[in-house]
Amino acid sequence: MNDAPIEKKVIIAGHVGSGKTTALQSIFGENMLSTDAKYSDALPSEKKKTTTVAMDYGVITCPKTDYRLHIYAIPGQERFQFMWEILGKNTDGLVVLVDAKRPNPIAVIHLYLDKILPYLNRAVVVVALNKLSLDERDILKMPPYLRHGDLRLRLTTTDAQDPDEVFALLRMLLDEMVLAATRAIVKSGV
Ligand SMILES: Nc1nc2c(ncn2[C@@H]2O[C@H](COP(=O)(O)OP(=O)(O)OP(=O)(O)O)[C@@H](O)[C@H]2O)c(=O)[nH]1
Ligand SMILES: [Mg+2]
Repeated sequence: MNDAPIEKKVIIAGHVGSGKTTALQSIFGENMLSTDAKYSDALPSEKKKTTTVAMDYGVITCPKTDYRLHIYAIPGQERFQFMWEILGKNTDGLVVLVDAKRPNPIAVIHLYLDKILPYLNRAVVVVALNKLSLDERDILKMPPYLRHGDLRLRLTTTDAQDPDEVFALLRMLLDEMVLAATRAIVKSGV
């Protein structure tokens, strides 16, 4: 293993309340930068009283690898779209968190991807359905990949409230990033 880690930029995206800030809180606790503010509009739910207005940020070194991930969660609210543009630049990996309890979550995913992908044109993507119980996840017959236009995106489930699940999700993203890099090397014939 090299001494200097390989730095990668990761964005966590998704609608308001999909669990982006929750995911970062699960793995970083107090050791994260957060810009949550009280809602100025009607609350989306009794439980959720705050919303991200700029970004959440934390950094993690992946054990037994050369990688260090700089993780940014962007705001779900479209009025803060300018932050998507600022933070989306030079992103290596994208996790899209989806509230699986929304009606027709697969349609929700496609609509959201159409909105967000133009800001992250070369990122490797993992889409993760959040907020399902273990029983619901057991019976869910989900393919490992999702077709979105010409793209084939890794699809999985997660629990943003469980640090181990969030670590596993990031590990899946990292594996997909390594796979994509390997594919690019093989294609270029180097
Ligand atoms: N039941 C359940 N609730 C969850 C889960 N993950 C997050 N939540 C709840 O859903 C809400 C998500 O809130 P946030 O994490 O602030 O959502 P966000 O995606 O950061 O939203 P914005 O910053 O407003 O875009 C909170 O009330 C969490 O407690 C989950 O896996 N299961
Ligand atoms: Mg948030």
